Amino acid sequence: MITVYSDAHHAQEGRAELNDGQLVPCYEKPARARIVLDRVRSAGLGPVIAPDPYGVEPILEVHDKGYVDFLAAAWDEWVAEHGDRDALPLNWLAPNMHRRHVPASIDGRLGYYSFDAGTPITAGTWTAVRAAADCAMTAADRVLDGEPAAYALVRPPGHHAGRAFYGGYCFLNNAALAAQRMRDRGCARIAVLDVDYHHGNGTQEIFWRRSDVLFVCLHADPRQEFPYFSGHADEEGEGIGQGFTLNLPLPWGTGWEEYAAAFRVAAARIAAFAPDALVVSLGADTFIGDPISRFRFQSDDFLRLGAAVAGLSLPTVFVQEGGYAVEALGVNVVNVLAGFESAARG
Ligand code: 6XA
Ligand code: ZN
Repeated sequence: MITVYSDAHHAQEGRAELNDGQLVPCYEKPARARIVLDRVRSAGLGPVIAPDPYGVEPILEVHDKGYVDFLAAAWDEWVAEHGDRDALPLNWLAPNMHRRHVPASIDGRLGYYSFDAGTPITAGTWTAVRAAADCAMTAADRVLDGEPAAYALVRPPGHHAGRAFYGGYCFLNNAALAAQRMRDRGCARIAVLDVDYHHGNGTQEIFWRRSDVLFVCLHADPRQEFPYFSGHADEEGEGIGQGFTLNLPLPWGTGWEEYAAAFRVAAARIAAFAPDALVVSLGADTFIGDPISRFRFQSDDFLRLGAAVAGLSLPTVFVQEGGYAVEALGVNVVNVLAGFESAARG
């Protein structure tokens, strides 16, 4: 399987995030991608290629222009105001506060466009997120050009990023960009399957009112887990998108057996949709050793997950999302990809 990768992810290196009442070193850090890349190479998964440059146009099909302009300029505006330290928001709108005016101040706009205090904007954020978007779209193109599958090894991740919001370490929605790219190249229907531990609230929001992109998500129950306000079983899409979002929330402590039962429900929905291709939001934070998550996957279970995805028999674009047990991350992620390949070969 081809891996699409750019070193530009190093540009995103936040210093601190707010977690459990403390400022702690960012879990989402460059070592994550480095260890996965090492494992891709040592396992002989296949060629590692650089992304093609797509420019900002395709990003604007998925994200709001005002939001994209904000992301591009946020660091310089922040530094002019506060100096060279991570940009973090301080306050947000409550539901009945007005959204009519986009704040002029950078601090106001950080709050306006974000939903958490764990996602620092740094000097290199815009560089890194553009490269990640390019990797995701390149992987999509390679699959449409005939590769059975491709893997976008990216960070920062994307599935929490909505049309006009960032949070959960995510700024641009790489999986949504891959899905939209395949629509633009003529695929009628795309399924996005999100197997990260956390609910992909950004992907859900982007495709909420659409019937051409099915969003299916297995994740920790938002009654217990971040992002808390999205991912309940009764969220099914709206308008013509009604029925094209499927959430399968699972309790803390979920291991492979229980997960596999939910996966069968997800697979049946995807098969009924009969998509032209599949995008997998691939998080490995379902691992038992993950420092911020509470599922119980063992490393071998990721092989089983890969085989289960191969059972869908679809051209598949894997896009990296979360996973913070850095030492095990390479093995766990590549297990999914290798499990997929060996099952696909039969
Ligand atoms: C809140 C937890 C952020 C979760 C990021 C993630 N500090 N999403 O892995 O998939
Ligand atoms: Zn996650």
